[in-house]
This record gives sequence, C-alpha cells and structure tokens, in this order.
Amino acid sequence: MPHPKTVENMIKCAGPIECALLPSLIHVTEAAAIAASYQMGKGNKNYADQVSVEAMRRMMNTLDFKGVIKIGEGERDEAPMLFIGEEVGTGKGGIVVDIAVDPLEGTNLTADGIPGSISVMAMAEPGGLFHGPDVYMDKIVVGPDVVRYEKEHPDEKIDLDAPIIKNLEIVAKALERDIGEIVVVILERDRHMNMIEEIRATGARVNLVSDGDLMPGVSTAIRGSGIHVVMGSGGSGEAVLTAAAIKILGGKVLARLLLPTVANGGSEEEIAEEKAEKMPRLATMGITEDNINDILDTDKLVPGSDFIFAASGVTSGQFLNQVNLFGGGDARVHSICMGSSGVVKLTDSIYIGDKEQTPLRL
Ligand code: VTB
Ligand code: MG
Ligand code: MG
Repeated sequence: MPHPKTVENMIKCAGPIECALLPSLIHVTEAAAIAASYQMGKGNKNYADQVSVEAMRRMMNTLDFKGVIKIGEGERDEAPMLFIGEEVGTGKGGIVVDIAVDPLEGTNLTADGIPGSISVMAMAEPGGLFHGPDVYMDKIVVGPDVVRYEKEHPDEKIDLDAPIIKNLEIVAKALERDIGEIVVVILERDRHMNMIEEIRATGARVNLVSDGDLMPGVSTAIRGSGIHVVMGSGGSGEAVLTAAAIKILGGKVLARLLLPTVANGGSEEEIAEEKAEKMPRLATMGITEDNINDILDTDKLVPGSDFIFAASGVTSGQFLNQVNLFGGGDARVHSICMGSSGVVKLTDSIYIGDKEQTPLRL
C-alpha cells in the first residue's frame, strides 16, 4: 500500500488553473465536439466550424475565469468569435488565463466524415503559451523515450536541421527497434513531397494524413499508438497545442515559424505581401527577420507551469472515438484532458437527453 502522503503528493494540482478549471475543460471541448458532430459528413466545413466555435464560446462563457484568446480563430475582422484578443469566461473567480483554441481541428475531416477531427484547447497562466500570428511552424515531434535517450547520449539529439536519417536513427535507437519499424506521420501536401521521399529513403514507414497532425503529435508520447514521429509544417496554433500536451507527457517538440507563402512556394510578391501583413505583429513579440528562424523548443512553445489541455473526438481517431448520438438528445463523447502536474484523464462522457427514452447503455 502506498503511504497516504505519497498519494497526496501524486494527486495534486500544478496551480490554481489546473485546480479550478481542469474538471470543466472537457465540458468546453465536448460542447464543441457534439455540435460539430451533427455536421459530420454534410460537406459543409465552414458551417461545422461555425457551430463548434459557437458552442465552445457559449460553454466557456458560463465558467468562472477571466480568459483572453491568444491562439484562436483569427483576427477580429475575419473571425466573428473566439478571435485573438477576445475575452471569455464570466470574469469572476479570480483566475486569469491565456487560451489557445481550435474548436474544430480538421474541418474537412468532419465535413467528409473521415477520421481525425477533434475539438481542442489549452489554458495557461498569462504568458504561458507562445502566440503569434496564424502562420505555419515547421516541426518535429517525438515521445518521452527519445527525451530519455537524449539524456543518456548527450551527443545524439533530435535537430530540426539535421538530415532526416539522423533524427530517425535516434528515434529508432531510443525505441530499440529498426528504422523500418518506425512510423512517421506527415501531412500530405505538395510542400512535403521532398521530405516524404527522404523519409521513405530511410526505410521508415510513412502515414500520410490529409489534415490533422495535432493528435498524431500527441500520440508520439503514447506507447501503443503506433506513431513515433510527426514531421513537417502545419498551423502554428496546432503546434503550440501539440506542445502543451507533449510537455505534460514528457515528449519533445522542436519548431520554427514559417510563413505559408514561403512554405507553399508563393511568388516573391505574395511573400512580400504576407511579410508586410504579419511581421509587425511578430515584432511586438520580439520576433524579427533576424530571429524568425530560431528553433523553438517545448518550453519556448509552452513556457507555462500551470496549464491544462483537453481534446474531444468528433470523428474517430487514434484513441478518441467519434461522437455517438442517440435518440432523445443523448450524446456520448470521448476526451483526453491533462494537467501540467502530470494528470491524464481519458473520459467517456454520456450526456443524457431523455432518460426514459434512451436509458444508459454500456
Ligand atoms: C495543419 C493540420 C490541420 O491544417 O495545421 C494544416 O494540423 C496546415 O494547413 O489539421 P494547410 O492545409 O495550409 O497545409 C490542418 O490540416 C487543418 O487545420
Ligand atoms: Mg480551427
Ligand atoms: Mg486547425
């Protein structure tokens, strides 16, 4: 029997945010996931996104905290809700947070009814989440076995600029298997075609995804998920959300800001236009042409110490099932929610609409 003091030590909050808000966080992602799930397969990704944004916002505004959206749906003039800078929560209770949201990550996946879409968010103390304009980040995501291996072999470290073979050799050694047994997830995009060929040339197995590389990133830190590395560029907000989960689970993210026009081979004019639009905001965060290419590690992406993360499945995924809807307004939704003290809750929530019409079933 563990000593009671040990147990108390184990079950403790990282701070007031985890203590007060962790239990409510899945209500927010689950509201968004259930709303989106009614739009599954209906071919309208924008509407699916809209209903999840609205549900998330309504639910957040019932909770006692004072929050500011730092990573959200876009700037005020483009996004009507959950825009960057929007204040959410009742403002009561004395808890102040910065928030990253992606109410429907993988809108195409929901609209097409195919696996991998989620509702996801993170909260941290002010300044606890890296935030900038909505650009891409190039990244590599690995699990805790690799972090442990790096500690034991200080000369062998994952590096965003190293040849892919070098990084995959480290991952393979850390996991005590051959490169041919490693699975790398990467978004299927034209900009990744060379990278995909390079990964294939190492002998590693490749899992191309049409959208949604956030949960695959989280999965690198979960043994048995069958995913060992995520590579390539995707949304910067998604990278920060991935890093929040990874920091709790002990894995590692290395990332670098990347302008979409640069990544996608835009013309000089398009690149200049994007720079003119986005560099001023980056400058307010101390990011300039001189340091924009610096590598951001997990702690730079998520400097916070009291933070929480939650994701709920919309369509089925690695370990989150799709939302099931029953008669009478019942819904069943799978979530993962985590706090920075090192708590992980995998939940299977059933919201009973009409208890006589649809009694609880296992
Ligand atoms: C990634 C991926 C997302 O967008 O962020 C990707 O994780 C990047 O955008 O699920 P592009 O489509 O421009 O490559 C998503 O696929 C959708 O938000
Ligand atoms: Mg979104
Ligand atoms: Mg997204």
